[in-house]
Amino acid sequence: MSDFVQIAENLAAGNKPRVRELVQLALDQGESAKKILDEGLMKGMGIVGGMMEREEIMIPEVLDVAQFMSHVINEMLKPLLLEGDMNPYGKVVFATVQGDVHDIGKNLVIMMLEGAGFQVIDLGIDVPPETIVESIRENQPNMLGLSALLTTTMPMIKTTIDHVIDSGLRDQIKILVGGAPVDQEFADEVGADGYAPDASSATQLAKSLAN
Ligand code: B12
Repeated sequence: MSDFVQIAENLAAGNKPRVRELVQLALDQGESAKKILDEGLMKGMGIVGGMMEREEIMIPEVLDVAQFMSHVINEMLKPLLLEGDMNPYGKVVFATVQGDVHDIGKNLVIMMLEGAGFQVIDLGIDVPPETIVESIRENQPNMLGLSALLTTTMPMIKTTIDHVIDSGLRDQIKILVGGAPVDQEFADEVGADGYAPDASSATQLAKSLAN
C-alpha cells in the first residue's frame, strides 16, 4: 500500500529527494501514475494552497514547489500518463488568460490531450484575447481551451470569448474552460461549450465535443 499522504506532505514541505523516492516507490509497487498525481502531488499542492492563503509560505517558495511538481510529472509520470489511444481528434489552441500566470493545470490538460491524439498549440500564460483570436485565425483549430486560476482573471475568460464572437470565428470552434475557480455554472454563463474539473475529464469532454 503506497503512502500518498507522505507524498503530499513531503511535497508541501519542499522535501524534494523524499518526494522522488516516494513516487518511485509507488510506481515500483504498481500504483498508477494518475493515482500518484491525484492522491499525492495534487493533494500536496492543495496543502500549499492552504499555506498560501494563511500566508505561511512565500510566493518564491510556492513557485519552487510548483516547478518541482512539474519536473516530477514530466520526468517520472508523463510517459505513463500518455499511454492510451492515439486517435487523431483535431487541433486545439490553449491558453492561460491574460493577467494569469498559473500554468501547471493547463500543462497537465495539454499533456493528456496530446496523449489522446489532439494536436495542441500552447500559447502559454498571460495571453491577451487578441493573440488568441489571431492564433485561431492562423491555425484554424476546432477547439479552444482557456484556463484561469484566479477569481480576478475569470472575467477574462468571458472577455476572450467575446473577442472570438466579435471576430466572427465562434462558429468554427468549441470552447472549453477550466481552472480551480471555474465551474459548470460559470461556463454556461460565459457561453462556453464545456467545462471539466480535471485533466482526464477535460480529455473525455474534448473527445466528445470533437465527435
Ligand atoms: C502554484 C501556485 C502559484 C504559482 C504558479 C506557478 C505556475 N507555474 O503555475 C505562483 C507562485 C506563480 C502563483 C502566483 C499567484 N497566486 Co497562486 N497558486 C498556486 C497554487 C498553490 C497551486 C495551483 C496549481 O498549480 N494547482 C495544481 C493544478 C494541477 O491544478 P489546477 O491548476 O486547478 O488545474 C486542474 C483543473 O483546474 C483543470 N484545468 C485547469 N485549466 C483548465 C482548462 C480547461 C480548458 C479545462 C477543461 C480544465 C482545466 O485541470 C487541471 C488538472 O487537473 C494555488 C492553490 C490551489 N490549491 O489551487 C494558488 C492560487 C491559485 N494562487 C492564488 C493567488 C492569490 C496568487 C497570487 C495573486 C499571489 C500573489 N499575492 O502574488 C499570484 C497571482 C499571479 C498571477 N498574476 O497569476 C490563490 C487564488 C485565490 C483566488 N480565489 O483568486 C490560490 C487559490 C491560493 C490561495 N488559496 O490563496 N501561484
